[in-house]
Amino acid sequence: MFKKILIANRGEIALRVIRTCREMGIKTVAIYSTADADSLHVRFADEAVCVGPPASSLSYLNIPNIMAAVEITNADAVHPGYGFLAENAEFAEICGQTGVKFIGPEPEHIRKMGDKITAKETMIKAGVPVVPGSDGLVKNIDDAITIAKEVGYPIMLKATAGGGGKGMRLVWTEDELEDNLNAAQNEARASFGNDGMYIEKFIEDPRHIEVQIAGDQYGEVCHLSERECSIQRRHQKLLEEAPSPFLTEDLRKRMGDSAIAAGKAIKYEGVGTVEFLVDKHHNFYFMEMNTRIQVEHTVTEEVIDYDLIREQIKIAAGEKITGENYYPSMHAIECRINAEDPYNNFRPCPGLITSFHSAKGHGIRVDTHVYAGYTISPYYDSMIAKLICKARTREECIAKMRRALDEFIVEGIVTTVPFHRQLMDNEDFIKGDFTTKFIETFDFKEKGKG
Ligand code: MV4
Repeated sequence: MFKKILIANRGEIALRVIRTCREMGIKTVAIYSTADADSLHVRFADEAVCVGPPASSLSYLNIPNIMAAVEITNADAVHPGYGFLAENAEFAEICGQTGVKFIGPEPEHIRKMGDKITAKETMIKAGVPVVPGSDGLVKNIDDAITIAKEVGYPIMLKATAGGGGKGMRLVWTEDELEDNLNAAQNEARASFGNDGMYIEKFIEDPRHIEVQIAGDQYGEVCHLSERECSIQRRHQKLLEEAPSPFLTEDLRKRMGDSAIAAGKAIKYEGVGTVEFLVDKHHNFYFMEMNTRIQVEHTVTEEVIDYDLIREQIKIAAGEKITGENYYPSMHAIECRINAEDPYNNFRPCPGLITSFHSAKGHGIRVDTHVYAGYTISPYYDSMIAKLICKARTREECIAKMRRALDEFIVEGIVTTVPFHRQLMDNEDFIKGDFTTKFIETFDFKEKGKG
């Protein structure tokens, strides 16, 4: 087992990793920017190294400085958390070359799943259902016209280097195709330095449902059930839950089998997520694979009663998994509490938290790095806490979340708490009747109802 892990991240996920390391008897090293000197992850780690100024590009993304911190502290492994360097194949490679274990998959897995056409081709070979579309890259506009005609409008143009919605365009008719192809290519070139595009049939009003998997160094892969992630705004998830209220036992089994096939096809090592689009006819299609621990891993942890960070560390240290799949016996919901104004287009609201009282009591978990007196920096993402409720049924879980949101007090800054409270009274949400379009049509004017 590792003796000392450097956590190449900040905020709640850095704390989350430190906690598990403590329980496992592993020493921890925090890294921090000058803006984070007062952060809890710095205080709770055994050692801390400043890696640069506030801008992420100069600190949390500064590979030479982070590798220097690894060297001076003699850490034998690096946990990347999510975001920042978590899906950076070069960073994983440099760790490997330096003899420090990157807690995550091999660089080859990150690269393969990071290139969306390669990922899709890999899934086709593994027998995982994918959205009908072009066979690889679109060569030029004439090629695009031919393929789009075959696939049938509406179609989506997607960047092979993309993901999370960047470089993506919905096209309804042939006359709109050329302009959209040019615009998407320009956006992809500017964002990723790669303008390769592919075409897919547009799946109308889908749900976003993802399956958590784990694979060990010996080729064994299991799944740890699914998460419903359809409540999103501009590709930022706002709420996640497990299990998905939409899945039947049969569909759950088939999606689980597909996720395992996906993992086995690439001999995936570590914990990962296979994202699917699910249409109203219960057809499911591979969308993307995330090769990191995700923000919403907590809902899975709650429903299957399992520490996924511990699992990640054990797999990286070479331990075997049993290969048994997990099926939840509980329901869990996570509300992301962000320093944003939900009634003002989710405008970020950084600043000083003057008062902070988190919800408490039976079935409640709060993962956060903030406290009264903490200042939310404008440099990093605006998530300040994850409020997770667990109960035996979805109905009880929603009731518990209502109660928890009522007693969650944050003063000094504006947060998304009132939005979540309003959501808990929404009829369609309560029925489990929603798709990825839900937030677009959500009536924010009903404010103050709760
Ligand atoms: C799609 C789609 C419909 N049809 N692909 C959005 C992010 C990126 N990962 C893929 N996305 C989508 N791909 C086809 N062929 C609709 C979306 C999409 C979406 C997917 C999941 C969650 C929220 C979404 C919001 C808008 C569009």
